Amino acid sequence: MIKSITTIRHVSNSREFDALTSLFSSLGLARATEWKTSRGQGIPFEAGVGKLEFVIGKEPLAADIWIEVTDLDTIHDLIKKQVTRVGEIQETNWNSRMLLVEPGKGMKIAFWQHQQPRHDAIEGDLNAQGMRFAMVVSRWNSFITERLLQGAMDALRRTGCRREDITVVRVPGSFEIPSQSRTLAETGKFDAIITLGCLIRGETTHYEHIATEVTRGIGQSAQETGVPHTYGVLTCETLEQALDRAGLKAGNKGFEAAMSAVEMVSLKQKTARPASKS
Ligand code: DLZ
Repeated sequence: MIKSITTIRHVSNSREFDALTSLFSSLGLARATEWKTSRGQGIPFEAGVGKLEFVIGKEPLAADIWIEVTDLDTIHDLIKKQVTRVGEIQETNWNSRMLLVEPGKGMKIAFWQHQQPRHDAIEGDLNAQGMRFAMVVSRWNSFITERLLQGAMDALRRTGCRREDITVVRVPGSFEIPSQSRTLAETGKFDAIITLGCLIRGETTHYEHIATEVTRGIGQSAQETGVPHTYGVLTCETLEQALDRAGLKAGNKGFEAAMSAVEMVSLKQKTARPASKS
């Protein structure tokens, strides 16, 4: 019967609102459908697991929003760049470490991590320090793809990637993305390839063919070169839909593709077979 639980917080001004929403985007939380009326605006963020907890007794509660994370040290590094009121990581008396952040007036958020995480899954971290990325961007529909590029650049910079470790390559249209991605992947100079393009059915007679080829080609390049490729190619019915997915209403798919690239590089580092000593 119950579908979801939402915690809503009023933010006192638009500067704080923008700072908060960009902070939570940069931490990799998925943006859900936002709303805007003459009376206000709301941007929801979704996490994989939601909990509603009631507490009794004298245990003091340091914050009213609690976010469990897998890598508290990386979260600390990312948040320090964006928020001034950030404490140090503290030990709790419940076998965890916690970071208290005050990103807005009267708003206390606790990020926390179990000291002994359950070893039920290996996951990539969102720390791009030292990683090198190539972004292959289609010039066709550049009005959209430049926004995807901005989103992707934003994600890489926020996760700690240096500008000099990011190479941007432009191709005529989405059809050319796979072959160029493969050329770059084969150089061995990049940890991941981020592909950015935009196919709009309305103006493309052979839309289905191009979309299928592009998707297959990117996947094939990833599998055959072993270099992670992430998919930031929009396949849309209309220009309006493309605009929504390039930052207007439905997040920025370029940002998401870049975050996925960081995560996949980190995951590969954790799971790949170590290079053999010869
Ligand atoms: C030709 C074409 C058309 C009609 N539509 C698009 C599109 O919506 N998005 C896109 O990225 N590219 C399009 N292209 C260009 C092809 O991807 C390709 O660049 C050209 O056919 C040259 O090979």
